[in-house]
Amino acid sequence: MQPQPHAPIPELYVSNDSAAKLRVEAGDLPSWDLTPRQVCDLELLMNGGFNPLKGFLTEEDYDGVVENMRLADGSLWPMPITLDISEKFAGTIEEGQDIALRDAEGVILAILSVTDKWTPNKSREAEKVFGADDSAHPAVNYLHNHAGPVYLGGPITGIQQPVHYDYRGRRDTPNELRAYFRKMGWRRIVAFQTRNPLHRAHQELTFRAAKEAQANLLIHPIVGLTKPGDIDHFTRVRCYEAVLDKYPQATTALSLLNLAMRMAGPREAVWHGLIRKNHGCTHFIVGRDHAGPGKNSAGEDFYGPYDAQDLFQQHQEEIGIEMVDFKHMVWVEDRAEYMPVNEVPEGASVLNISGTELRRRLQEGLEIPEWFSFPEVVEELRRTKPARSKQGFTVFLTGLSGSGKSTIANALLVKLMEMGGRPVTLLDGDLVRKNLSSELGFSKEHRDLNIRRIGYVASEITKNGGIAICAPIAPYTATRRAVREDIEAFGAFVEVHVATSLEECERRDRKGLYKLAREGKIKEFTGISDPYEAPDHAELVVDTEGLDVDYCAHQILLKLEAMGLIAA
Ligand code: PPS
Repeated sequence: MQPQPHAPIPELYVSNDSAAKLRVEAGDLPSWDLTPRQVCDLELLMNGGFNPLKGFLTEEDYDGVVENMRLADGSLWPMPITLDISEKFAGTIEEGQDIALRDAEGVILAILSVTDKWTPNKSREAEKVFGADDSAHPAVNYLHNHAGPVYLGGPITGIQQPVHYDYRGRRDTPNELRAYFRKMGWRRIVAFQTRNPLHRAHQELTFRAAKEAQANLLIHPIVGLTKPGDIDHFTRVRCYEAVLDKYPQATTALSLLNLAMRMAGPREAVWHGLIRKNHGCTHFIVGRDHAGPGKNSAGEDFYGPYDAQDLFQQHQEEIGIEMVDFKHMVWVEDRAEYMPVNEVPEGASVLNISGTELRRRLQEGLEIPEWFSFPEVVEELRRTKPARSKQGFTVFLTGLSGSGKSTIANALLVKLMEMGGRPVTLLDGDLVRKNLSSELGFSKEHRDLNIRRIGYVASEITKNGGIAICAPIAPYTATRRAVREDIEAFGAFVEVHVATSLEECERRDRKGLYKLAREGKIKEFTGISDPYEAPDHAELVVDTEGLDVDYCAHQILLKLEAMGLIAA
């Protein structure tokens, strides 16, 4: 007998009756509050999206996955799906114990039966899985600066799906999609993975890919976590819905995938293929630089442009899904149509707008032609990303105590208020310490907490169209970077290094603190008995030695103008 196409795959949920009982019992267990990334992973573990995984990886599975993309039983699995926890929580947990896994609101989603607890070698994980131990890679940065130091592994008992309030009708579990394909009689389905809005070239290439594979098309965008700085999924889904109308009726479906991407290029492509196979797809489009993380800290690409396609092809049979080449489409002006770049007649004039150019046009409120994108998509993007001169932004001054940050920040505040147009808030170091962080000291942990709080407030101000001026010491690169990521989700982050030298700050010693620090009467004093990591890539460096405050504030205004943040 022929196997039934799209037969259901195993899930890790218990029945409704058992779930109710388990939920009560789990109330007494030690519990772990899942991070946003862990919630995404758990959802796909429980609903079979990560089949054959039955829980968070054990140490043996983890070692195999890191080393050669294989679980201990030999199955192909390229991505470590691990439950990272804090040292403190790890100290309270023994192997053999059950723990409750809760979402951000405290709802118990699952029980983890802990079989393994270990401290991973993160540098090895970074090298093997992401290709380099370089924090310019978003997942390596996450690994070292966000993920906890200890991993727990073991099987999961699923109690309930994470709750989503947005786009409920567009979210499907693997089995829901399989059932849909069965109902519609779709046997061949080509999946398109995306974390960006679809423009006309994407619509053309996906339509062609489906036609060539004689398959139906599943647009399967990521709405979990993507690359920091990407367009938010709310906007993107409105864009996808607009594009869905452009395909012939009943050939194409749109479904949202709550995956937390790692941007791991080749390994990620294999992982995406396995996930799509679990969702009932038979074909998968893989393009140039699939799930690429951008440049490394030496300014080079992390992966070769076709590494993802090569690795996918090597494992295609085992993944159980056929790779479809992503054709690079260009607009052929003379023929007023899109064509794959390799089929363009010689001498024909072709047009293309790169991602960078599109962002520039959006930022500056310039024209985006209809051959490039659908008017509905452009309108959505403009609603979310108005021209830069109308968006909120943050100016983040960092430098030693007494370097002149507060004085410059105050001058800048007044100048921006004089210009008008947007509300301006000053989050000065001393002011924040008084109103937001009065209980904190100057240990690394407390300084980080202080800066993250400032970043949080500034990101809210930026999101709501205002200007935030921050002026803390902020001595740690990784923390400044985390704040940058929080803010760049909503608007520009302009880092200004007030680079007045330690000698000059100490000579001025306006508050008399350097003297006390030298005498050992103030501990952990930045520059004297505590580190200051100067920024390498600040948008602007100002030095107050020999320059007056007014001039420094003016330099910042000029920078803001050059970045298009204030209208000339
Ligand atoms: S941090 O590292 O960003 O959290 O520091 P910040 O919130 O900007 O606070 C710095 C101000 O606190 C005073 N102060 C100290 N600074 C550095 N190290 C130690 N140990 C310390 N103790 C007190 C100091 O006046 C700083 O103010 P500014 O305006 O920078 O001179």
